Amino acid sequence: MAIIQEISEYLQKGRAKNVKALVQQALDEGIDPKEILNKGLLNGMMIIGGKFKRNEIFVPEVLVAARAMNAGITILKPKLVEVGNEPIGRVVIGTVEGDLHDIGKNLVGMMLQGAGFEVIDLGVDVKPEVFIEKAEDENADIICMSALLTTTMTNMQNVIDMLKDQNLRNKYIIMVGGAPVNESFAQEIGADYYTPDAASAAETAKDAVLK
Ligand code: B1M
Repeated sequence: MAIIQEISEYLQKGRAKNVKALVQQALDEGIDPKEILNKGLLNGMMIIGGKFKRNEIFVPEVLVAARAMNAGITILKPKLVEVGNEPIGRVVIGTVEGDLHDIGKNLVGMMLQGAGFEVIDLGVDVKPEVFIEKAEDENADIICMSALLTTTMTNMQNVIDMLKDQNLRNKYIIMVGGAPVNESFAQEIGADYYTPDAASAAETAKDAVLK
C-alpha cells in the first residue's frame, strides 16, 4: 500500500509533520491502525536502526526519525487505546536509569492502557528508588521496566535488589523488556515476566493481574 510505504519513508527522513498527516490520512482511509504501526512506523524505524548500526547515519538523524515516529504514534494512540471505565490494575512504567530510549516503552504503555490498565509513565532515565517510590505512592500492581542498551539493562537488577532490601519484592509483579533483554536475563535478575513486544506485554499483564 503506497501510503504505508510513504509513512515509512517520511519517518526515515525525520519529517514529523508529513508522518502525522499521512498517519491521519491512512486512518481516514480506513487502514487498520496496527498495520500503520507495524508496516509504516515500525518498519521505518527498523530501517533507521540498521543504517545506524552500519554507521550510515548518526545520532541526529536517528533522533529526528524518533521524533517523527512519536508524532505518528500520537495520532494513532486514540485508535489503539480504547479505555474502559474501571482500570483492571495500575502500572508504573519507565526506561531504566541511564537510558533515554522511549519509543518501545511508550508503545508498551499505550497497549497496557488499551488492555484496561491505568498507566503511570515515569519517563526515561528512571532511578531505582523512583520506580519504587512511585509504585508505592500510586499503589501499583505492576512495575514495568524497559531498556535498550546492554549497558543499562543491568539497572533492572538494581530495582529488584532494592525492592528485596525493602521487603517489597513480593508486593509487585515485575515485567521487563526491550531489544537486548530476553527470557534468560529476566530469570537471572528475578523478574516475573519478559515479553518481546508491546502487544504481548499487555496480554501478559492482563493474565497476571486476573490470575
Ligand atoms: Co539508540 N541505540 N543510542 N538512540 N537506538 C540502539 C538501541 C542500538 C541497538 C543501535 C545500534 O547500534 N544498532 C544501540 C544499542 C547497542 C547496545 O547496547 N547493544 C544504540 C546506541 C549505541 C545508542 C547511543 C549510545 C548512541 C550514541 O550516543 N553514540 C545513545 C544512548 C543514549 C542513552 O540512552 N543514554 C543512543 C541514542 C539514541 C537516540 C536518542 C538518538 C534515539 C532514541 C530516541 C527515543 O527513544 N526517543 C535512538 C534510537 C531511536 C535507536 C534505535 C535506532 C531504535 C530504537 C527504537 O525506538 N526502536 C535502536 C536500534 C534498534 O533498536 N534497532 C538504537 C523501535 C521500538 C518500537 O523498539 O524500543 O525495541 P524497542 O521496543 C520494542 C520491544 O523491545 C518491546 O516492545 C517494543 C515493540 O513492540 N519492548 C518491551 C520495549 N520495552 C519493553 C518493555 C516490556 C516489554 C516489551 O515490558 C516492561
